[in-house]
Amino acid sequence: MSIGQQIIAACERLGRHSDDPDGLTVAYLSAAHCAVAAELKQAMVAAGLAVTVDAVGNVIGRLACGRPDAPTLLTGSHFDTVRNGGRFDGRLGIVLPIALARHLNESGERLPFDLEVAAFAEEEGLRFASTFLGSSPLVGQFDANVLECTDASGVRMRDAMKDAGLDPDGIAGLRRDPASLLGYYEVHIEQGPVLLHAGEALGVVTSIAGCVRHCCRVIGTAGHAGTVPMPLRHDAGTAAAEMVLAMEARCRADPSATVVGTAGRFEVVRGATNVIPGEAQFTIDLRAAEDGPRDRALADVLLSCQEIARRRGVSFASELTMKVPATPCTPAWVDALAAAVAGFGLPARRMPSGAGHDAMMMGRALPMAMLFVRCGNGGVSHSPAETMTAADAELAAAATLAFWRSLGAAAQDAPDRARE
Ligand code: HGY
Ligand code: MN
Ligand code: MN
Repeated sequence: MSIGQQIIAACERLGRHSDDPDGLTVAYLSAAHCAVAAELKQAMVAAGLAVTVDAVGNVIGRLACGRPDAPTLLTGSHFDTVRNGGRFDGRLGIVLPIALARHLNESGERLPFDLEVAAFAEEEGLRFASTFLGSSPLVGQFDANVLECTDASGVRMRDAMKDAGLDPDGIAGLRRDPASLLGYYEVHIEQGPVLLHAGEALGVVTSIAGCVRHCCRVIGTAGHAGTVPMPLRHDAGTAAAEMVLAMEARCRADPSATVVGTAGRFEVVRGATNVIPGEAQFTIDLRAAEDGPRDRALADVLLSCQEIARRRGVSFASELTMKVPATPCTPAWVDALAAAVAGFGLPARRMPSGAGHDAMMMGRALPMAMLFVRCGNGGVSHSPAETMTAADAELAAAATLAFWRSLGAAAQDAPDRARE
């Protein structure tokens, strides 16, 4: 089996574990999540990696190069998913370096740095509103307040971690000394149509769009669907709907033409067909290539929501649940990765990422680069229709190994840096 076929097969195998009988859903610390973690641990051991599971549930495999004081290159991605997600989102960035580590061990090749493959336990924010629970501790960005967050069943994150045998109080100690690290590298399916439409297998990411998320709550007056005349209503559902449409209109009209807005969750609380909604909740996810246009759009959207609430006689409140700045990839690493891709006669297209990734968290403290792999089926992702090919996985693995080898020269200097 080629390395590309191994990678696809590994993602398909991991995709068997799901919280839902129909569709791929793996929420942080669910039974399916624990099964995937166990399978990743096995795969890392089989590839010759020394494996540890850390306080937040990351599964980390280490391949030492045998040189004392050698720096470490961190690579990886997340293994949790969105609801009804795709088999390659996150997982590709874990199983590809595992396959390469196996190849390095079998061939006897040693890179001039230690390699750590990080299977991050959580990035999507599906179970608890917070995100990047796996990568944020490694760069000292974990906010301990999120341990008090509760999921839809009222289970506190702290308790869910303890029930899973993890150590919430040990998370603060996961922070890595940047001086010991060469940097962070992530391979990810593009999750969009650009490479597919260009007929190209690989893309080199230049920057990752920043993201801000709010949970919004509209309180109106519940009532009988048949007896309250329209002019006397304070319908929380229609008010929320108007707010979401106002968000959409503001994003469409943004002069930068790069702001995107999504209300991914929208629900009437305790709704019933014959009851005027008394409460509605929805989420806002706004992104842009740069933070300025995004933040201006958010301010306008929240003002519009307040104005709509006043006019309709309902109340509006929102809570910030995520704010991550747009993160540029490290220019020297982007150049080196592009050269590695071009070495295979490929165009090495440089492109921004509209999706968020662990790399944007790791890039806040470390040199960082990302490789995109073509996404089939029109580029659809966060969907069971997400797909990619073994041939493209093969090219991504080859370009990754070439990039790692090219980092060798930098690593030769790094031991001096590590001792500084
Ligand atoms: O939302 C995102 O962009 C990522 O999939 N978590
Ligand atoms: Mn995702
Ligand atoms: Mn992802």
